[in-house]
Amino acid sequence: MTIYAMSDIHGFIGSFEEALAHVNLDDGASRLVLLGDYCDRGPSSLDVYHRIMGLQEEFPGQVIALRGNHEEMLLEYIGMASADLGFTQGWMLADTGLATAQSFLSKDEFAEVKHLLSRRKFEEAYLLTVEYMKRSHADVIRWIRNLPYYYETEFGQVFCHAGIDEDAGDLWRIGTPEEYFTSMSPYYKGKRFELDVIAGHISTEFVSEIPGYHDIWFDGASHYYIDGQTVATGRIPVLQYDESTGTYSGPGL
Ligand SMILES: [Mn+2]
Repeated sequence: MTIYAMSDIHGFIGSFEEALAHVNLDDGASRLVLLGDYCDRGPSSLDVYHRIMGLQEEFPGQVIALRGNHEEMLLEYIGMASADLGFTQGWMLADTGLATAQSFLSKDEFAEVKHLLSRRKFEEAYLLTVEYMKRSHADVIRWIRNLPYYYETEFGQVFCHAGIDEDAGDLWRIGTPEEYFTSMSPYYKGKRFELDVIAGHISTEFVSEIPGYHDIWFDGASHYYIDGQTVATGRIPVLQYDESTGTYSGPGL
């Protein structure tokens, strides 16, 4: 039995498909853990969400999807009933080039939004985008809203988007604030913890401090960082944990 993990797909459906070619769930027991940030930056956020939802139907119980800070942001801007100028500009900054909005909207709907933006009607553009997203993709939004913050295995591992509060010891499950799970910086890098912590969010180039490094990075203690920065490389590294040997493998390990 193998546990596969990948993170930070960020709307790149082609890179996701290439990574999935390394994943085999046919034994009915192996698992795929996805660590969040499925949207923003790349052009195909909606396709990525649909692909993951499809995998969960195809392999019931074997595909675990966690939430990242970009899911939190998406839910936040979808949940707003009204918005001021600062908020809508923040929304446009988070969704670079409005790639995610574009992936969720039809061609005509997006043209309408762009027209409003060109006339600097930011709030109207935002509200219309949210209305279209809710109208056509309520199933996806509901699915995102139910994504868990972490996934713990019987093998002494916790998977999450960014990290957990390790100072809380075995109380980390209740002691970790939600925004730590999705957004914390790699504060515990190099420190030992009772569990292996597998996270994305921070590129391995940044966390390893090795210029140009985009593989999986193990800190020599308890942490596996797996965000290979898809936006820069077009590649999503796949971490594999082999239950029979208790070992991890993947690019860079
Ligand atoms: Mn992130």
